Amino acid sequence: MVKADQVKEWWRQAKYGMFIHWGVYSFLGGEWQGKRTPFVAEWIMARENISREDYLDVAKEFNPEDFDADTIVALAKKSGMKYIVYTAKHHDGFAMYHSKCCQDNIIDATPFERDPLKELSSACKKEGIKLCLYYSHAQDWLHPQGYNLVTRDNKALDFDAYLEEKALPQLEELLTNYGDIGLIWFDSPIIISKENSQRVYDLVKRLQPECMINYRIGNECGDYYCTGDNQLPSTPMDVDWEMPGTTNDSWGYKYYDHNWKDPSETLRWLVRVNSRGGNYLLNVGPDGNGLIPAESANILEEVGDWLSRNGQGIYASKIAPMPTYVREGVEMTYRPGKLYLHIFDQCDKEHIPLFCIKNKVKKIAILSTGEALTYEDRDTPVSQLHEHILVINLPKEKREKYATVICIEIEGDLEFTTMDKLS
Ligand code: H79
Repeated sequence: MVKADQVKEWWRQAKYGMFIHWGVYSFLGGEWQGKRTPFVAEWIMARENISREDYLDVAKEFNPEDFDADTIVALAKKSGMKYIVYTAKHHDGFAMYHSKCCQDNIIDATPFERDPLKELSSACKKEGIKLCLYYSHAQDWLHPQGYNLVTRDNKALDFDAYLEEKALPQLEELLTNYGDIGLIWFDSPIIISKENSQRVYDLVKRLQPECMINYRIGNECGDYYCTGDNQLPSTPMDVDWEMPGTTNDSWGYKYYDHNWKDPSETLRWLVRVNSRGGNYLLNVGPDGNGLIPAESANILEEVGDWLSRNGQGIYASKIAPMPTYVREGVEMTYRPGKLYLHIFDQCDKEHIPLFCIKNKVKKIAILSTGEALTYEDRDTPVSQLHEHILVINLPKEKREKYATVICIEIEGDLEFTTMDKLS
């Protein structure tokens, strides 16, 4: 069981965060010795069996001078994202901050002379964005005793040695030198024991009791749940959960991956995650110079523009606790006194029916403009199945780009016909 009492209100309200995958692998861009790797780009060291020496040689060329924390944090803010999760160390084992306990880090092993995490930390503080960290606590391909899902016999390793020499001391650095950390996003626990998951958990809480811990710490030791990468649950889940997602098909930068989700699809992922009760952690993969690809920046900005008008239906929203039928392309979110219908292009109807709701309706309007919509409120039974139907009129010309949000203001606490009455 996760520890829901550890989950913070800021995170429950945030609903949308920025994931940043960035490392030495970004410099390779998904290609090693002229060969394009078939796996996601951040797995290139394991997949292409790059030796420690060769990988550290690549690091010697990694000099991301265009990295600008202010620009990245400004993009997150403008895009309506409330927290940033930065890869302090991915499975490759290379620290993307100045680690004093292991030389394999961006200050000591590259020509770059700045600590990007220091810069991100102050930029986040300035802009009011929560800084959070990704830390791969079980896999480590540069440390001889870290797990490697592709090339090592994990059972034969002295995992405790890795934990004590590297992971625990690095976590201590991360939680001591960079101010308040909103959460630590562990990943890929593989065969880590419950005892070791707990050791990691306890260290984090001892150093920063307010710091949350995600599910992938392993052995049910975390504070909140996580779905698989890009995996949407089929039904709402009334627990704290998050879905990490990509803007194309890789987390780390791949120069030849142009399979971008467009803004409409990205927004649909966000709303579907939110309407099922989750937070969407959407990834960007800066390149070897430290720049976020323009394509993904554009996607984020378009979604952010929509959110600036429609955020009320997203932030702090909850699962609509009402059984109803919706058409393809319609999602629902809820906050006390208000139901939000998110109408995407997949639904091209001009009359949107809403079944089951029993409350008196105060007003139905388009959220972004406040413009009232007409509706029929049929409170006499029209069939044995439906005691009460609202039919909302949404003329084509009133539709908004990407998705139109209809806000239904109701009187009193939400009341609805139960499912058993429907069947
Ligand atoms: O950081 C991103 C991924 O690198 C990481 N999680 C997100 C957030 C991740 N770690 N493990 N996994 C995802 C699952 C691994 C699946 C595997 Fe494979 C199947 C490893 C080897 C085969 C996927 C496909 C990764 C490489 C090929």
